[in-house]
Amino acid sequence: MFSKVLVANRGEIAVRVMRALDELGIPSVAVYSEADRESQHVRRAAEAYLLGPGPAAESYLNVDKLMEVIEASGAEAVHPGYGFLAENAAFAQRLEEAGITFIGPPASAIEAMGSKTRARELMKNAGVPIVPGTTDPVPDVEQARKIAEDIGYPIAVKAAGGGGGKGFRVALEPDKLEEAFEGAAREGEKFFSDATVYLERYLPDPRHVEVQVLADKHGNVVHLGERDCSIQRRHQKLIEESPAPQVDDDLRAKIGEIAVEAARAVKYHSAGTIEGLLQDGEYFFLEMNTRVQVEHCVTEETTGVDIVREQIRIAAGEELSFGQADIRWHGHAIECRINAEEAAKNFAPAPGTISSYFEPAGPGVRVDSGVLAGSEITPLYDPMIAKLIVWDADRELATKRMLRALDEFQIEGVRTLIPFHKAIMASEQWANGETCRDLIEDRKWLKELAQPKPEAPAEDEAETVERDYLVEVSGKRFEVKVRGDAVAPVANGAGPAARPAPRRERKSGGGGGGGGDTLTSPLQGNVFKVLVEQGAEVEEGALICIIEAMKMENEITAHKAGKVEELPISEGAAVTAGDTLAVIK
Ligand code: MV4
Repeated sequence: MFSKVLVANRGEIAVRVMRALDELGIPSVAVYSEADRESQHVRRAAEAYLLGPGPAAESYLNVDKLMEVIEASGAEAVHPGYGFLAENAAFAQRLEEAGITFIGPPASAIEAMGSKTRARELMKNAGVPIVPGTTDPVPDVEQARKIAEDIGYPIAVKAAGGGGGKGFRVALEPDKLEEAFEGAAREGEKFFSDATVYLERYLPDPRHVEVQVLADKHGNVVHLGERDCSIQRRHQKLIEESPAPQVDDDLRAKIGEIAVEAARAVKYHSAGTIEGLLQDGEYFFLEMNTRVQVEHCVTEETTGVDIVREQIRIAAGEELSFGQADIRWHGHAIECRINAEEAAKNFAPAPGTISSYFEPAGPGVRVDSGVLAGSEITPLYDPMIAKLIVWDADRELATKRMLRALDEFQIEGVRTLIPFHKAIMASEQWANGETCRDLIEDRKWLKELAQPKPEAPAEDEAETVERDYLVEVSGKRFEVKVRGDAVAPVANGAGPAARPAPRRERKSGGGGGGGGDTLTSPLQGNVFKVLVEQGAEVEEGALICIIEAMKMENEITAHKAGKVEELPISEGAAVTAGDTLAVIK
């Protein structure tokens, strides 16, 4: 087993991996950006190294710096979590060349599955059912027209470098094909530097069903059953559950075998997920995620298998300690992603400082999070601050338990998706096992979920004579205790004793406006689209512009009804948090 493992990630998944390492008796090494000095993942690691400034490109994605830190720390292996470098074949390759173990699949499998056309070709040849369509890239619209006639409309046009819905367009009829083709190609070029697209038959009302697999380096492959992740908004999953409402034991065995075949076809090892669409009892391969996923927890709850621990054991060369016949499924698990977002305002990011924080507990409740009271939610990273997972004997009981746990979950200072999840869990659609797509798109329904403006954190009160300080020596983090006379309070003490940061004026989040008539940007990014003109009359909640940040499109909506008097933005322009986007009077 490894003597030391570096976790190349942040937030809840870094904490999750460190928990597994702790149980295995392996010291963990954290890495962090300047924005994450006070973060939970840094505090709980045995040692921690600074990577660089807040933006991910200068810290969590900085491979040269990471390689330096890996060497300095003496770590023998790296766990990448999800996101950042988790599906970067070049990084996996570089680790291998440096003699460091990547806790994940072989670089060749990441690469094979990274190209969606290549993945489709491989899967087809392995006898895995794929959504009907092309396995070769489609060079131009003319070719696309011919192929589309054969497949039949509606047609899905997808970017080959894509995945998770990026570069995904639908053409309902031949007239719309050109627009869909160019849109998918443009997005593919923008996000993956690859304008290659392919075509699929568009399935009208599928379920997103994915299968968890585990494969070791000795040729053993098992599946841990499926998860239903159909509740998504703009291809971002919001709620996941296992088992899937539409999957019975026979279908589970069938799609499980499909997933095992898919993993074998790319000589996979580690944990992985086969994503697919389920339509009228028929299962089609979509893509493979070659990482541990956000929603792996619901599978852990129903099978009792610690997926992250297995990943680490597999990477160390150990054999799976169980076979397919040993896997038993119990009860029902549901996961709600607790994002710092405001559902009532088009799911706009809602950054800020958590002023008070209380997690639910009790039977069947699990919270995976990376925050505490005092944590700052920065617009630099993923808005997911915690995952709430519940388990109970069946779906109905698990739903009641989720509602109870959501009620217990108290987060103040930032707006979150808790009210949204409560409303979904209480809905008839959820009870019926529907995808709730209409609810998520329903502006009126969402508007009912508006939350009051968060209160600013309380002022610092009593002075202390003992204080924890954080020092960095040559980029390595140490915590020191300083005793002495009380001095003027520091902005942020290190260590678990740190109190919330003193009151600070916060830029309002989520396109919520800067107060009065001014609509300010809640985040830093580039103006992708402007959807109104100066002088236009707008309703409250109307789409004003789309700001692209960290490859995500953020819809900014009017904070009030009125006339757009000023509109000092243009497409392509850079904006920072607090910039005026529009003045509405
Ligand atoms: C599809 C589809 C229909 N037909 N592909 C791709 C990424 C993932 N986020 C969902 N994706 C879809 N791919 C074809 N050929 C519909 C979706 C889809 C979806 C599927 C199931 C449940 C919810 C969904 C929400 C959006 C898109």
